[in-house]
Amino acid sequence: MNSEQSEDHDGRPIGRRVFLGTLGLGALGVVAAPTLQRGLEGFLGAVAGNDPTGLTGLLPNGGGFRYYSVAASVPHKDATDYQLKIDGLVDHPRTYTLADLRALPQTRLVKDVQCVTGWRVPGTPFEGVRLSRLLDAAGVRDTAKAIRFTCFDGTYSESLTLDQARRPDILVALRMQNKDIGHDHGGPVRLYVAPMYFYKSAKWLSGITVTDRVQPGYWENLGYDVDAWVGKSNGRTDVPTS
Ligand SMILES: Nc1nc2c(c(=O)[nH]1)N[C@H]1C(S)=C(S)[C@@H](COP(=O)(O)O)O[C@H]1N2
Ligand SMILES: [Mo]
Repeated sequence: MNSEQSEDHDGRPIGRRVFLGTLGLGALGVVAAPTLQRGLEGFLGAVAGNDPTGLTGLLPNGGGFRYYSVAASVPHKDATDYQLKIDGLVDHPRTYTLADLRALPQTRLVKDVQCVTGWRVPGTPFEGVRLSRLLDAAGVRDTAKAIRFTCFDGTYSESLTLDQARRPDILVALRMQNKDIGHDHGGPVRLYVAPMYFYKSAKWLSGITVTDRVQPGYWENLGYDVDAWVGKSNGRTDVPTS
């Protein structure tokens, strides 16, 4: 059992450990970074009488987003020290700087963000480099089947099959809501997996490793679906945006 799992209790997905970051503390300033066993959404649900849509005004970041981090603190990175490493089953492993990523063709997608806990943010623009482009540049080997994503928070991870990763609606995102991605939203670079629940969109992305099998990510080890299609996974019936 790895450290991600060992800290958790009975493995039920509801047992999310979420630390409130500075972002969420405006109207909720009485709460000083607690560990919430029922999760941020449970806590906020109690505050707002279980009306997730009524919460937007409570959060200073606005726009309906909730701040999530499974790590208690995350280092800040910017153009001076950010690095994204692509390795594993590839012919040309490479480390990209932020300038390298900005110099590549950018794709813009505008879709609804859907969290598996229910909250949804309509029409959210993301911009960045298609993951498929980076994979093509790396020269994925024939034995490859999947991708493992790692993060510079030191804890979070995610996964996709190689077929999923080659979809045109999956980005290594540099911008969100028409701004460079700020620290709290996983900047300077996060993954954006448009057709799946937002837990697939790993924040603070630092590693893309091509592997021979899917290694379930952080929440997937705790019971969430690995194939996290909006409306077709996790027992949910949300309607995906086209
Ligand atoms: N590194 C990292 N990425 C993460 C998470 C996290 O805790 N750590 N939480 C995931 C979940 S469950 C959601 S809903 C979104 C939240 O993104 P936001 O904080 O920008 O709203 O990030 C996803 N990516
Ligand atoms: Mo989420």
